[in-house]
Amino acid sequence: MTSSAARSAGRRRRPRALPAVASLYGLLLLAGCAGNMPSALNPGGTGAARVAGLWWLLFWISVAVFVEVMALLIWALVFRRGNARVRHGQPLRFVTIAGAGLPFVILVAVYGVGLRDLAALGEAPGPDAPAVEVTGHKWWWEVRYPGASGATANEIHIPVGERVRVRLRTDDVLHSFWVPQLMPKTDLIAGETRETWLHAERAGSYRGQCAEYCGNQHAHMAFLVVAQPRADFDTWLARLNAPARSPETDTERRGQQALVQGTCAACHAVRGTTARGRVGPDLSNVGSRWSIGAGAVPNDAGHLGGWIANSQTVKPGNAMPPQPVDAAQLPDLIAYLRSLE
Ligand code: HEC
Ligand SMILES: [Cu+2]
Repeated sequence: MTSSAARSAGRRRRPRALPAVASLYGLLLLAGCAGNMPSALNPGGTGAARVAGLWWLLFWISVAVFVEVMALLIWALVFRRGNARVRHGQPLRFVTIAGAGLPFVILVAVYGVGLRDLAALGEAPGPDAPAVEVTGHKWWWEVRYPGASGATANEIHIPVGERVRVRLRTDDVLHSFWVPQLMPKTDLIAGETRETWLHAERAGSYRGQCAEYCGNQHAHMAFLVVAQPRADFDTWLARLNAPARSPETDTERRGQQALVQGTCAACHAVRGTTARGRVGPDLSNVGSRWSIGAGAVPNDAGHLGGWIANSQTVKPGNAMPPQPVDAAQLPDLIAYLRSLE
């Protein structure tokens, strides 16, 4: 192919590629607007709102700079093409102001806004604020409330409209606590207790995720923050102090026995029974959990059975070894655990 043929072929391709690329970008932008996206640009509370504000500020500054540079480029290409005359003095002043002075002013201003937001994000809620203690494990989140004897996992309930203090610890490696719609990341560092806070403006569920690679099931270390009206939150918290629901049917009773007398009790707790293990998640309310295995699979009877039979096929590498469960016991265990709301 001659070079001119190649050029014309390229010219012919361009009009077809352009709309495709443009619509791809359009789709990406639209994806960001989709209703329940756990995006930092879709804030649900004051913490994430600050981050989103800063993001949009930087975005619009970038747009303005881009447009200005492109306009200058076009102006130079179209109007000054072949203009060999160079006037001294004037261009130098323009380059100093537009090329050095303006960026300096913009960067210092953005730095100032960033510092202001950083200070606001670091401001802890008052001593009377509700608190929650979250511990990162490979690969799930243990959730406790001061004053409540029980625990839950991978689900943090908070009262809507209130700032909630979150104390963060890790049981093993580095993890990072991130609820994009509520608060930027806080790293969990071994041997240290870190603090952050959560605030949700409207009731609802906000997805959180471990944001620091912590091993092969890092992606399945998700959690939900459930923001609910104060009264509902109090009811929910009271449940963490009450014994788990008692079995009502024969199969549930057999399931409870299998759990309490089996290997499960060594690692799991069910309030009001002799199962007091603390290696794995507290199972007292496992029936009402949004997922099994921190986002690994949905919480339904089929997935629960698969998990108990051999969780290593569901979430390879997780800290629950295959259990010696009788095929006959499996339906009982499923029935009992599903009843624990
Ligand atoms: C050696 C400790 C150990 C034993 C024994 C054990 N588990 Fe687990 N289990 C865990 C750990 C750790 C997890 C969390 C795994 C993860 O999500 O990464 C877990 C998770 C679970 C979950 C999912 C909980 C949730 O909220 O995601 C269920 C259900 C469960 N185990 C049931 C059982 C049953 C039933 C038995 C007994 C047949 C049992 N486990 C025995 C350690 C154990
Ligand atoms: Cu991680």
